[in-house]
Amino acid sequence: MPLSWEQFYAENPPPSDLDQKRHYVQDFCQKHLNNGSRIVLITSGGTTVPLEHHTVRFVDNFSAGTRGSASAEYFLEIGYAVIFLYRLKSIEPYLRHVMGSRFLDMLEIDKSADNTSISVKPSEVHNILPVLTKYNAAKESQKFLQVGFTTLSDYLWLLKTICETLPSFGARAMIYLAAAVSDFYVPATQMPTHKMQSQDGAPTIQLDLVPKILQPLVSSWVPNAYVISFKLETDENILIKKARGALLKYKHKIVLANLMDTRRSRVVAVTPEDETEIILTEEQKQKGLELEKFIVDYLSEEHSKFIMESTAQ
Ligand code: PAZ
Repeated sequence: MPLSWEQFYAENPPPSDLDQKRHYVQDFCQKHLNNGSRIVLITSGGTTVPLEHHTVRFVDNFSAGTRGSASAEYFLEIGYAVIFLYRLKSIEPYLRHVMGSRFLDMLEIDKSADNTSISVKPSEVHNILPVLTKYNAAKESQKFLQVGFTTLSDYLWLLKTICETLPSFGARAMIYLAAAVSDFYVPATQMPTHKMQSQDGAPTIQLDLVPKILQPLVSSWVPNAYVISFKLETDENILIKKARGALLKYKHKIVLANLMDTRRSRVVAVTPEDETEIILTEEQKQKGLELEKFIVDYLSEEHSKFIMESTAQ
């Protein structure tokens, strides 16, 4: 039997900086509450499940945070205030375009200034300029807040804390759950304190089920928000059935169903009424377009309808 969500929070302590992060989020929300702005909480990247309290080893998953970080840029572009709850060291908005050693390849040292000056290579300006322009616009608008997590338990604490600051936005709040959250974990009470020793033999690791957090999120924490979850599968035959099952159980608005292998080019938006395929063609990809742009366009339109319906009631 999995723990109830209340028991999970009672047994797994919050991150030590939870209060500080709560204050950042409250200040951010306060700023955007009265200016009529829509707000989206985006979750991004994978959670880790520690195997020891002083963690040397942990269970992780594949998610790089591409979906979440690209989506954040597109939501900012159309005026949403964005809270980006992301796995530390996963892909971040804007930075994702200049990551890794490629960044150093974009720079050159100005030898005529006696090696005291660095600039962007003229041949790279057209790559960096649009990114920097959008990044500066997001910064100036003060509409972008990043909140980092690493472990499953930190993620769940932060998710709850952020959701609890959003109800005053009513229907203007969207929750966009793109993170790949572990379904299994080692309860804090069953974890060794220190690094497991090989001299003690092969460990037997018992993973428990993580309670389904979508249930309190939809029904109690943000009951008036526009909640979208993702469903990832590797077997096409069960994808839509599982997405429908989630909608039926949690009664949120949309499940975006995707398969691991085709997740960059296809998602199916499953609602109680129908299914809409959102596709990125090879041609669009060659032009530098991304699937997330189409996902965000689709969702913002649906969100507009939802806000209108909610205010008409
Ligand atoms: O982070 P990424 O871009 O590599 O992958 C995105 C994704 C597959 C994690 C996301 O689209 C998704 O399906 N998230 C929910 C996963 C799940 O718990 O079913």
